[in-house]
Amino acid sequence: MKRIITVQDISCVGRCSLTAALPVISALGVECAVLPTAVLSNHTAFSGFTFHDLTGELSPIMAEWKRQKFRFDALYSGYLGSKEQIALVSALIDDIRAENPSAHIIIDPAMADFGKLYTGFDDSFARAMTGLCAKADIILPNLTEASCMLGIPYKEQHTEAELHDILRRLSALGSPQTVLTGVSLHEGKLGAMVYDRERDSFYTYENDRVERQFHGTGDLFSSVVTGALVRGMTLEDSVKLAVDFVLAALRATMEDPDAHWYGVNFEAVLGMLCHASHDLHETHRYIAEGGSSLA
Ligand code: PXL
Repeated sequence: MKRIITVQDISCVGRCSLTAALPVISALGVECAVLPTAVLSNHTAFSGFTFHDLTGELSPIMAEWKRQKFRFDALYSGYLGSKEQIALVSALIDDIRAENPSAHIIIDPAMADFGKLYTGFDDSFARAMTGLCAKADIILPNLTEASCMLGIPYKEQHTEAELHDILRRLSALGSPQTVLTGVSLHEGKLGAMVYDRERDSFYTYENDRVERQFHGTGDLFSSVVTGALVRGMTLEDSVKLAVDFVLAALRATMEDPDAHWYGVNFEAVLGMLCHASHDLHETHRYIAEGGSSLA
C-alpha cells in the first residue's frame, strides 16, 4: 500500500485540512500519515478560534522520521500557519526526496479564497508560500490564490486565453504541473484546468456549478487529487474525480436541512472514492495477472 504524508493543521470543528484529508485519502486506499502544524478549536472563518501552534514539534518529528528512514510516496501540504512552518516544510521536501527521488510533491497553497487572504495572513506570507510552491511537482491554487501568487487583481470570470496565461505564469514559478481550481468556461459550470509544462498542454474539466459557497471544498479537492494520483491515476483523471466528488458533496449538503455553513457533507459521498479505489485495485490485479486492460 502506498503511503503519503500530509502537512496541515487540525481544525477540530470545520471539515477542512486534516479532518478532510484523512478520510478522503484513506477511502482512496492510501495510508495517510500526518504532520499536524497547529490545533485550532475550529477553522479561521468562524468569528473566533483558538490556535495552538505546533511549530516546535515539527523539527523533532522530522528528525525521528529521518532516523527511522520512513519512505513516503508523496508529500501533500495544505494550510500552514507561519513562514517558519513554510521553511520547515521546504526542509521536509528535501528529506523526502532524498529517501525517495520519485515521491510526488503536491502543494495546495491554502491561504485565500473568495477574493481575499484568510484571517492572519499577509502579503509576505503569500510570497513565502509562493516560494514553497516552486519546489512542488504539482500545485493546486484556486483563482484567489493564483492572483495573490502572481500579484494580479482577483476576478471570478476569465476567458480561456486569460486562464491559459495565468496557468503558464504559475507554471513559470517552478512546478511542472499546475491545477487551477474554481475555473468556469461555460455558464452554470465549474471545474478545474490543468497545465502540463513539458507537454505544453491544457486539460479542463467542468461539471455543474452549485450557486452557494461553502468552506473546505479546496481541501477536499486537493486530497482527492493526491490520493488518486498516488494510486496511479493520471492527473487528468484525478482532477475529474475530484471535481465530481466535490460536486456530489455539495449536492448532499444542499439536500440536508441541518447542513452547516462551514463545511460540506462529504461523508455522505465517501463511497464514491471507495468505489474508485476498488476499481483501481481490480485493474491492477487484472494487469498483474497478465491482462492488458479491462473491458
Ligand atoms: O480550508 C482551508 C483552511 C484550513 N485550515 C484553517 C483554515 C482554513 C480556511 O479558512 O482557517 C485553519
